[in-house]
Amino acid sequence: MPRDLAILGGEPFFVQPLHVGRPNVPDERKVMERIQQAIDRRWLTSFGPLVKQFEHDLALTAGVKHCIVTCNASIALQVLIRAGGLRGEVILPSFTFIATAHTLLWEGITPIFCDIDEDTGNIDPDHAARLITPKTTGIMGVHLWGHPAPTEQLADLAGAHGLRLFYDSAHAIGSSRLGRPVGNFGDAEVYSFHATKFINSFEGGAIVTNDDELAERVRSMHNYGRGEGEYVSSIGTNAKMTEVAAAMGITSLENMPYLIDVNRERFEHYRAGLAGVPGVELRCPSRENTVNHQYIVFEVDEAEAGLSRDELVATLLAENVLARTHFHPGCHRTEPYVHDQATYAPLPLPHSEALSDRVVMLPTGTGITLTEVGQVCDIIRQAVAQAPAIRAASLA
Ligand code: T4K
Repeated sequence: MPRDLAILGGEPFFVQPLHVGRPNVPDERKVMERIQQAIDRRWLTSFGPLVKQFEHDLALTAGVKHCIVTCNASIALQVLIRAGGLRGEVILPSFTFIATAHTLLWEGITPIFCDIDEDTGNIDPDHAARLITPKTTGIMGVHLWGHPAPTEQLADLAGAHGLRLFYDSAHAIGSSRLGRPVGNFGDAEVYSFHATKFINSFEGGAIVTNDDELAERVRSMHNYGRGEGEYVSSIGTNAKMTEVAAAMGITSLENMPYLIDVNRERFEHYRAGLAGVPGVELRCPSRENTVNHQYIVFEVDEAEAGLSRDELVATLLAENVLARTHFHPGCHRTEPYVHDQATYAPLPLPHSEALSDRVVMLPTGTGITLTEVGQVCDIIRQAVAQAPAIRAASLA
């Protein structure tokens, strides 16, 4: 006899909530040791040895010449946008976290929202080509959910029009495309190490690039326009990372191969557990890409499942599975863009809107056991089997 689903009056299956984004904490002893060393040497921020080591380790991981770490990825994007000379209009996918758009607008640039390829969730280069105007200065690609964007077509497009090509790679450290690691594409890329990212430094970000001049400008601007010295050469801000954050970041990065294995194992478990559930399809990497699997995303086909994405999410929430719908509804349907002629007028974006209405993100990483993954899949299976009752309950 199956238990009653919580949405139909039963008790929630999980007593403690299962979060999307529960932090992976690496070897705590090592983190604390490194923090203690920073305290002992009284060097807490501003180009300390841990920050330098984290930059070195990240550059090595990405296979690039330069890495500048920052206090978060949003400020890293802002510094890069300014240092890279972007202005006017910049093309980006709408189907991304709001920070990709906000950082452009914050820097006085009009974000021009582009549609996506629904199969990959990533920017559609053909649509991007149609959005180029005399005001366009760059493209901000996004490796959505850690799945690398079509970097070859975007490089061709940017090259043909003399545009800057940057990537918001907040989700994608450890992923690669055609054997080339993310961090290595375009003119520069930006990682995020927010606590919810599978490699974290509490808060943090990094700009990685092979461009010597750009790296120098970024390094200068992220420390009040002074680089590591006293001489002020440009406008700047304070985007520096602390030694405490770097201690966590270094230790987290050392753990990356293990964490990718953990993520992959959970992905495979979800794949097996959701196989054959009508109207439910787990999103998988495309052939060109190797991914870090830090996000588990599935799609709901309402006609086949008999219940909508939102009804299924409500069912999961009632069971204490705190599923998310990243990135619904898409930046272009979000304030302030939705009410701005400059960013909304040439829309809608049918593929972005369709996909954003279908996706659900599930917990993964070290915050969930394989047994729990199986139990989450059972809840989804049961929900689809009892779709008419759930629909009736949500209409009541
Ligand atoms: N570009 C893209 C494509 C991005 O996805 C992001 C950020 C950025 C740029 C900007 O990067 P940062 O400036 O943040 O470095 C989160 C994160 O704040 C954000 O980093 C992330 N993307 C975005 C997708 O999600 P929230 O508001 O959902 O996160 P938050 O902090 O409420 O946490 C979500 C859940 O995780 C909580 O309900 C519980 C759990 N959690 C969270 C934290 C912080 C924990 O269990 N422990 C924790 O310490 O935005």
